[in-house]
Amino acid sequence: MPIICVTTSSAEKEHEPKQDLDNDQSPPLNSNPFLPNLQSQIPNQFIWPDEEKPSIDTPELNVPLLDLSTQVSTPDASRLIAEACTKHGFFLVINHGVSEKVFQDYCDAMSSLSLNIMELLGLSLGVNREYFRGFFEENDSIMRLNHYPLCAQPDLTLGTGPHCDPTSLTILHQDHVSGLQVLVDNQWRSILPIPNAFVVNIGDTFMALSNGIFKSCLHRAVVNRECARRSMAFFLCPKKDKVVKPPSEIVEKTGERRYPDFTWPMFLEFTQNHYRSDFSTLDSFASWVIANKNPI
Ligand SMILES: O=C(O)CCC(=O)C(=O)O
Repeated sequence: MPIICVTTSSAEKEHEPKQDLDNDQSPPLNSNPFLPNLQSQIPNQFIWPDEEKPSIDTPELNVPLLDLSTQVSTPDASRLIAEACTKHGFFLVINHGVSEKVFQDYCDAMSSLSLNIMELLGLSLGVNREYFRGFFEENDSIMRLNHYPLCAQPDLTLGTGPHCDPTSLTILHQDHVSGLQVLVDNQWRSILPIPNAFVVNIGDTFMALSNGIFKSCLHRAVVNRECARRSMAFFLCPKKDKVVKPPSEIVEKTGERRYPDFTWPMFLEFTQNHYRSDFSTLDSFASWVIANKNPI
């Protein structure tokens, strides 16, 4: 399983306002040695437009917590997953069997955990539990480490701008500092860190595999004045030759196909070269594939 590892600090991500480094007239770094390396004013190019600035009191989003040691194939687990994924695509898992510290072990453990979660998602969609496990058994996945430094003006900027993950499934480890927010019913809601729990969310490619039943939602990371924050994201992606299309059971249930057949490299190329990821990336991609006469 080849894994691309990308590390970013919050100043380097693709979801951010465009930077004009040549015209940067931002104040110098704070020179007080007793204070962390904190600028009193953030540089202009990090300030988001008013309509996208973070709000101060973001209510918590209640997401189901699944215990993988006891709940893997219970009807209760299927119901909780179906409810969460039909609404916003986010849930938490504990007792997930991932304890390795070494990076490659961690990636292998993540890949294996993601296949277990695929079984759950399959069952929640009324599909044979092996179906999605088989589809992702071999995968081309991506690992990203995020570092969000302290910020003197967290109300003006974002650590990671709003985006939907174009990948299939994301498993996020966040440290004890909160920052992750999800847009649900047009309101930003926080997912607070719970020790030993991973945050799992559906990406656009799995939304397409579920024929739109399971949702890939807009999310972002905010920063704060008190504590730097780190998170580690594992993005499960199909192997490059796999054709992304929903299984027939799902199509029979949902009526017609919502998205054309595609492969992960086609979608990746679209998000990297043609389109800034947002809430309608998958729909725009589908139109692009159709306009290009299904180049698969
Ligand atoms: O750090 C977080 O909480 C979110 C990270 C994220 O959305 C990403 O890496 O794409």
